[in-house]
Amino acid sequence: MISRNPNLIQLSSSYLFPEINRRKQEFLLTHPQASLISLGIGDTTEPIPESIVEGLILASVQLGTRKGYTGYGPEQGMAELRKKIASTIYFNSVQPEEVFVSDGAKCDIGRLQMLFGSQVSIAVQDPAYPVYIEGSLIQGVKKIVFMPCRPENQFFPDLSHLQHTDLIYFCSPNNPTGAAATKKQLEQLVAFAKANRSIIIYDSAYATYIQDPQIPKSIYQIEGAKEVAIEISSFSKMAGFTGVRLGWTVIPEELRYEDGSAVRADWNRITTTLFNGASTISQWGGCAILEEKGMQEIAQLASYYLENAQLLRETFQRLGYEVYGGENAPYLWVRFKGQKSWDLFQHFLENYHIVTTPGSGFGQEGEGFLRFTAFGLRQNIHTILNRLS
Ligand code: PL4
Repeated sequence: MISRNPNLIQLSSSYLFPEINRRKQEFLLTHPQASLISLGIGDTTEPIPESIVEGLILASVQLGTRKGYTGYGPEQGMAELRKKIASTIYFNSVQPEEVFVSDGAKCDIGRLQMLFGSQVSIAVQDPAYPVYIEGSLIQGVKKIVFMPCRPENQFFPDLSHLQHTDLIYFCSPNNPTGAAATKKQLEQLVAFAKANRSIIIYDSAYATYIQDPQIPKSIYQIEGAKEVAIEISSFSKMAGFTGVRLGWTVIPEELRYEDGSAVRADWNRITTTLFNGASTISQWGGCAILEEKGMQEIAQLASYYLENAQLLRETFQRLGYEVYGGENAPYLWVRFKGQKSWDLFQHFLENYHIVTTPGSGFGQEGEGFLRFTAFGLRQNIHTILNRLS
């Protein structure tokens, strides 16, 4: 008999989000009449805007014609889309060849770890999206350093006490805290990575939610970042593409290993070997997002969800809770001092019929917090406000 992959033994028996679903189903078994509203898993609820749907339809129709049919596309993504991402998202500060289109940020977070192997050490924000740590554990990574991000340090790690690691995972706007790092903070992070010869894996999946013009939407807005950072991003929360699946990763040509060779070349090798490209239909949808009309539509989407966040924020504040986030991110991070996150989760489920995400699911520093997503129908948000008040 084959023995179990020892790396998998490091994982807890269930991933956070299926566990939330399990508890929700368990509750519904005993309370079938309960009208549950979910502010748990961060999943979009508004329909995909019109011009973007048109892009998806057109791509599908083309596939049904002799002239328009295409089979496999380039593994790195369609040239049109790579070009549009480079110009519309990065204002040509990155080259199309440095952009690799993916089937979503989560998938690339997993695949990227193949670049560095199991011997690397990593630093992660605590709390953090669980995939950074669990994906690393699956890969066999042994050394993980936690960077506490609390209200007391404005959710930015104390770099002066941070030990050296090969990789630094950093997410801004942050899931789950909703904190968006300032330019000054990101300059410190880039300087730290340079001084320590570390690589930053920067997750900007929620960048479209940044409203404050002073806050960078990309790590490449920081001088010198191309020498030390990979950026992972996504169309999921930008355009309601959580089910369509489309994202991208930027690996700048300047990013080098210790021996001077290009990380980009290895990523190209891994991508062409293990990935067959994102669906062409979703890629044409991505092109439609990055048109002028599409960009206007997605800005409206972000405003809608941020108005939800504002309504929830005001209610929690009125009720006397400490609330963070929700201004440049679709998440609210609410502190319930002295209480356990999973107890709070049960409390909200049983008493208010609201599904949340327990802060401790994102790390030790999340204990005593609940995360509320701002994704949801406005009428459901109003129902929640009534239930809470
Ligand atoms: C539930 C910081 C959500 N089953 O859709 P993707 O793959 O392009 O993006 C995933 C992603 C990447 N980076 C960050 C994220 O927060 C997410 C999505 N996170 C959440 O509620 O925390 C959805 C989670 C999904 C999952 O596990 O990813």
